Amino acid sequence: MFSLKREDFGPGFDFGVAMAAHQIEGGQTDGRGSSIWDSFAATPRNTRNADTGKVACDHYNRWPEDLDLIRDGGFDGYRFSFSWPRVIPEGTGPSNPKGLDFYDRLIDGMLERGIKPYATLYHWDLPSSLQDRGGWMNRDTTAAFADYAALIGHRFKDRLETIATVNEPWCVAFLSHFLGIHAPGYRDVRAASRAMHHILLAHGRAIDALRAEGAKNLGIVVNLEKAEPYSSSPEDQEAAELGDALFNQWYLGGVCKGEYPQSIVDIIEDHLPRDWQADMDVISRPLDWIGVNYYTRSLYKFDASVPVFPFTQHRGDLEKNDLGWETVPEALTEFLLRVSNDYTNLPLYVTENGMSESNDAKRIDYFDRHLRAILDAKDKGVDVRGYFAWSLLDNFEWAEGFSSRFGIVEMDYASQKRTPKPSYFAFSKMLLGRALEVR
Ligand code: IFM
Repeated sequence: MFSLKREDFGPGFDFGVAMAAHQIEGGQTDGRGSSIWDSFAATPRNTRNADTGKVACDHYNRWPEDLDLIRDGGFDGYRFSFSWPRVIPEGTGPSNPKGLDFYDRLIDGMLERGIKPYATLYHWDLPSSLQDRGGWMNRDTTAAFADYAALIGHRFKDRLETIATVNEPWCVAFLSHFLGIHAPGYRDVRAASRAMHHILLAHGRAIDALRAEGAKNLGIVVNLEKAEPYSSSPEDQEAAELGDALFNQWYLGGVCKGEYPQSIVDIIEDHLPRDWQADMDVISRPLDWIGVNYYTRSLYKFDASVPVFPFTQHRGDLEKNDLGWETVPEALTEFLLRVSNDYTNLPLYVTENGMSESNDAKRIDYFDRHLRAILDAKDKGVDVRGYFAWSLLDNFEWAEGFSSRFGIVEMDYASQKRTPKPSYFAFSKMLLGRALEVR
């Protein structure tokens, strides 16, 4: 069980769970278009065990059961994402009435159960037709994203608690276009540089489009990872500073200050779109909140033989999850303080945090220590308004497929049976103040 009580977080602090469309929905019917994750996962060796999101948790059909779990667990909110290709199958052009109807049912289902809908527009499932035209390497995708944002804003704005434009722009840009680990699987510095800029431009243009539709409570969700030097050598310290600039400062600086870190601009300037500076105003449009996804740290070791960014990344010897990610809760406190001291005084949400792990007792401890880290930040004056556990269900963990399990509810994919884990009951005990009966 957790060592904390709901009251410790004060009034107005929301607890929720987070999931994303492609990782859970399945439902490749009713006019849903193809996304980059469909073709990427269908390509040999891109995902563990060749897993794909074709069926996943079949949330498209089983959402009432999932919403019941959220309500019964005592959670206030559900952070979900819209699937762009379900709503606009070709990325631009006609919308798909059945796709829009699905989100009507899902959102109304939340409201009927007293669950606040925390929406995200883009959690990585870019329509394939847009990828055919260059995806995030092409500036036109930012205009298509703004049109998609306007459509969602127009139809759903009155029923959504918050709207985030983009989830984890580092993953969209760098993990997917430089490291080649996520769709579309590029390993190219020009592709990555363009994606790093265009994803933030798309965010800013979507904010304008949403505001024009009268949508409220708008933000973005960044993933932050602690960058630490591998040793105390000055070279490793510099490598960690560069790593921090690349992973964290690029996105926070762009969105909150309209500035990119000079150390990264110096390296990739030749690959950035021409006149990128003229976009910084749009990229840094005023927001209503910022979401922080936090999981772990990385150790940076200088390596002159590595081109472009001269470092290698390592794990240390702290406790790890089954993906090898170290548990470093104090870095969450540090990040919350840093974001609120150096970047913005907007309300912050911890929009994702969790552990891929088969030993659920370890997951409970992980959550407990990170919840304490949030309280530490709140005690030091940071305006944190909510916490979302990643994830309600075990789900399609992208390149790691289904073998990685982040859920507080276990999925049996063959039968689609959902079974709450002890961590689900730990949350419900904290949130409801009483033990739930084990189903
Ligand atoms: O599953 C992902 C999610 O889609 C984005 N944030 C990190 C999670 C765990 O890797």
